Amino acid sequence: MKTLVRAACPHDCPDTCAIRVTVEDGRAVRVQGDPDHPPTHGALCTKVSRYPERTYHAERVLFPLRRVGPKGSGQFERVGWDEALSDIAGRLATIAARDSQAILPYSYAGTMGLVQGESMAARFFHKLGASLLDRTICANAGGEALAATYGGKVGMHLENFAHSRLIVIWGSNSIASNLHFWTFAQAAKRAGARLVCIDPRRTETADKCHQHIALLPGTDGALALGVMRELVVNDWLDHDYIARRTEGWEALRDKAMAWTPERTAGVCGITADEVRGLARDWGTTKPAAIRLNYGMQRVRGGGNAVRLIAALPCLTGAWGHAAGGLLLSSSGWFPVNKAGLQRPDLLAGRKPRTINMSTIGDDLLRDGSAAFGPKVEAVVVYNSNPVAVAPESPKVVRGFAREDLFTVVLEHFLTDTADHADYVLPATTQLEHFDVHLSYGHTYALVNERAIEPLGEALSNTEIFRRLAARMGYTDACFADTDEQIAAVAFGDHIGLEQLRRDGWVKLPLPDAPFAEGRFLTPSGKCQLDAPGLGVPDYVPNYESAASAPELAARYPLAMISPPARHFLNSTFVNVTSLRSVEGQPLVEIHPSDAATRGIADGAMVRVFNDRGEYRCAASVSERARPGVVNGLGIWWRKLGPDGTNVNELTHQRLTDIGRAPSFYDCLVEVAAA
Ligand SMILES: Nc1nc2c(c(=O)[nH]1)N[C@H]1C(S)=C(S)[C@@H](COP(=O)(O)OP(=O)(O)OC[C@H]3O[C@@H](n4cnc5c(=O)[nH]c(N)nc54)[C@H](O)[C@@H]3O)O[C@H]1N2
Ligand SMILES: Nc1nc2c(c(=O)[nH]1)N[C@H]1C(S)=C(S)[C@@H](COP(=O)(O)OP(=O)(O)OC[C@H]3O[C@@H](n4cnc5c(=O)[nH]c(N)nc54)[C@H](O)[C@@H]3O)O[C@H]1N2
Ligand SMILES: [Mo]
Repeated sequence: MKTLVRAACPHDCPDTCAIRVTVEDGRAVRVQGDPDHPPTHGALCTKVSRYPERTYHAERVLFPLRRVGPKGSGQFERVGWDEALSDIAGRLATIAARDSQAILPYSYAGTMGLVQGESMAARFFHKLGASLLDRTICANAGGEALAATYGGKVGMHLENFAHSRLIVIWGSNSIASNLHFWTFAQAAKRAGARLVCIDPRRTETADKCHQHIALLPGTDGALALGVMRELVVNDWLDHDYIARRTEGWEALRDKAMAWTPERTAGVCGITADEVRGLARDWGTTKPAAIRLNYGMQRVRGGGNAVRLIAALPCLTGAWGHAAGGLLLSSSGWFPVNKAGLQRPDLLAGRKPRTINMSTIGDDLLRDGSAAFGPKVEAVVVYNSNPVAVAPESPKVVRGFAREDLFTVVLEHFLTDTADHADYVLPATTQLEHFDVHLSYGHTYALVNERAIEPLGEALSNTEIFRRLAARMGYTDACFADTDEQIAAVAFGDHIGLEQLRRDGWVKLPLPDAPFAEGRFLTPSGKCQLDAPGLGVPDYVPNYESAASAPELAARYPLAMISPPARHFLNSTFVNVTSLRSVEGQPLVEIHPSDAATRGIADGAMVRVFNDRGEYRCAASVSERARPGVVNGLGIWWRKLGPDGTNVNELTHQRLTDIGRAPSFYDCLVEVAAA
């Protein structure tokens, strides 16, 4: 028997595609992009087209596993669910009896589903009184900066980019990480629009734009200030929009006037003409739009840079047109009932401490203290692979290797993190469970129907936490909610679950040009160029750069960024053989001039190192890297790298100016032949 099931891509990507799954005799044989869903328009990326290969992968974890070898060795024995859950509940209860804050949930967006993400899991940890997790690892600098400026994580409609005359793709490799945006950008390009890409790396996206501005990492704020000054000097400002729809421009203008094209160019490592040209394009083209993405905010000044760039469409009145403005995230448009999903009321007055997921390396190694609270004694990981993805992995690995740490990992595979677990619990994939989704790159809510029965003894995240709650003796009614009941809470009455299940997706009812008349989501309805509590944004130099840390730069003269490889999604899909073989091997791109001075040949094994660690990989001598910057494409599984490490061996745990986020791309290294 053959059926077609409506699904949604669960991955942490702005595109959130609508999928049709072909199921034959209970087996998912094919996934296709839904041709009727406008953002997806029938196309899936190479990665997700391989979803069945990932789901039926021979290495799927299909039974509960208990550790038998040393931590990190990945040696396990199969146990029954009953035994695993009783033991886990017992261990957690014992720790909680001393101090429940010694237990830490660790999760991110392995699935972006509102049900399989933070619903039953959050309820469980709230009831338990576990430490809270500050989920900062990806988008917090830009997200909080955008909210400070526009009042929320909101922006243009994806589809309207097709009608822009100028698109600035700023800190984003759209073809690799936001493919369905690229389709709309291409439509605009065919209709005569100009495309400009601002990125230290010459990406496949940069190749296809009319202009590529290869600035130094972390200098975007300076570039935005330089553009602002040109807008003022040439009077390319929309004075009426500024006066009626923004607040704080005078103070910001005073800051910007110090940024001549020459000074800007010096800081950014580009030419003064590039600064002038960008300002002219931005100031004189209508409608003009910016696709900002999270790549440019993974540096110390990432938050300030986003605030500065978010000001640009206000200064020129670009928001007046539906095809003008800016999109960083659209997630704030969705009416999500977070409290209903996560039930913080179950804390019942307790106020557990919060641990930042981006400093998990340091925090797992900390002893208990008055300031920190109790030592972390147990971690429950789901929807994340911190040993591979968190910054400064030498410390993260040491933390997860602690023999006195009790670790439970809910996973599909034996990832680097699962290898460190005391228990690995088999989780279902998107084909095996029910969910509903928002998107951070478009404005449609989607449903994901279950396509197949769970493989082996896999259970959904919700079901695992439901059962754990029962073992802990939690009798609150919310722990009996089915996935459908949770899904019905997710959007409340705003988007009915019935309609969502009938149609597969629902487009949010939003104005086409949301800020044409102001109506920002701020208290005043105006764009806050000067934001309460933050003041006027300014350029904040990197922690690690030649200008800000000359002594460090003398030893480690190359700036390293580590953006995603096209065929992986963070560390997901690295173990899918067909995709890994396209990526080949872990590599670092280095400019021919930097390679020549170091005697490095294309394809040679190199050591990439700094005071934090050393990572071996192959050198790709290529003009994809600009002089002075190397690109360590991520995020490989450590155990699949030549020396059992990955690029996060070198990154640090210092946080961004706004949003307490990691500064992965603010990192000095040296490269030498191995
Ligand atoms: N194929 C694929 N798609 C993905 C992901 C993936 O791993 N693989 N990850 C998903 C996730 S979790 C996210 S958050 C999004 C991220 O979405 P994007 O933010 O669009 O992600 P990237 O492709 O990493 O884009 C980052 C780009 O920024 C550039 N960059 C680095 N530093 C700077 C800087 O200082 N200034 C500027 N202007 N540019 C800089 C990098 O070279 C890179 O090309 O993508 C999602 N989509
Ligand atoms: N150096 C460097 N480091 C980075 C980045 C970078 O650009 N450079 N990017 C950062 C960014 S943007 C992000 S978002 C983070 C991402 O970090 P993570 O959120 O940890 O993302 P993944 O590495 O994809 O790991 C997700 C895991 O969740 C599992 N999973 C998927 N679905 C389910 C499910 O339904 N149930 C359970 N239990 N598990 C599931 C997958 O198998 C996978 O192992 O990494 C960050 N780390
Ligand atoms: Mo991310």
